[in-house]
Amino acid sequence: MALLGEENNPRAPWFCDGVLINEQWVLTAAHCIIEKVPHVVRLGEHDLSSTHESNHQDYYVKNFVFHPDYDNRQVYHDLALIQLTQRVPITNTIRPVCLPWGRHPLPATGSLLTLTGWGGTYYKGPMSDILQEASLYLLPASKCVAGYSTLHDYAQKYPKGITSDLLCIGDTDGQGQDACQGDSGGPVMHRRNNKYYLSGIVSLGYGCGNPEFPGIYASVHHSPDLAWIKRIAF
Ligand code: 4AZ
Repeated sequence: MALLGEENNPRAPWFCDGVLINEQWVLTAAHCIIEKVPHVVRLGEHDLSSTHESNHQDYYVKNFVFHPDYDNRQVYHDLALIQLTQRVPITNTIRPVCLPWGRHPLPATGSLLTLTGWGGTYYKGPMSDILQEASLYLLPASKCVAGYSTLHDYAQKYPKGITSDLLCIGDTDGQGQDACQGDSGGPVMHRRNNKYYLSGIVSLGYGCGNPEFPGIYASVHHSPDLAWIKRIAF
C-alpha cells in the first residue's frame, strides 16, 4: 500500500492511495493526480496517527505518467504511474503486489476481492488513520449500469457504457462495504496461491456503501492497459 502526499501541506498531506508494483513504481488513479501533484509516497504505513507502530518509509517522486487514453471528463482508463526517485528495498512489510500478467484470468463474477485503503469509513466522513480492509465481490457490469445509468451525467461520463476496462465491485450481503473518498488510487486484489494479485484501482462511485451504486474500478486485466503498465514501468 502507498499513500500519496502533497508538498507544503504538513497537516493533511495524504490525498490518495496507490499500490507498489515493483521497486520503483506505484500505480494510482489518474484523477488523483490531476489536481494535486504527488510529492511524497509513503510505504509500509498502518496507522497514520502513530509514528512507531510500523516501519513506514517516505519516498519522493521523480516522475509521473498518465494513461494516454485518460480523459478527465470520462471514467475510462483512470490510471497513472508514479516513479520514485529511489529504488525501494523489498521487505516483509513493503513489497509489490502481483500483476495479472500472461493468461492470468479475471476472476469470475461473484469472486471475492479484497479492498484496502485509508479512505473515509462513511460518506463524507474523514479519512481513516488505520488502514482498513474490506471483502467485496466482483459484480456483473449490468449491476453498475442499472444504478449509474439513472444519473444525469451518465451519457457524458460513460459514453461507451460500463466497458470491460471497468470493474463493478460491491457488497452482496448488504453490509455496505465499499470504497469511499480517500480510497481512490488504491488496490482491489484477489488472492491466489497465497499471493495477492491486483485486479483494479479504486476509481469512482456515487456515495459510499449504497447497494444500488457499487464501486467502479479501473481494471488492470484489460490487456492494453496492462501493456501500458509494462511499457512504462517494467
Ligand atoms: C472518491 O471520491 C470515491 N464508493 C471513490 C470510490 C467510491 C466513492 C468515492 C466508491 O474517491
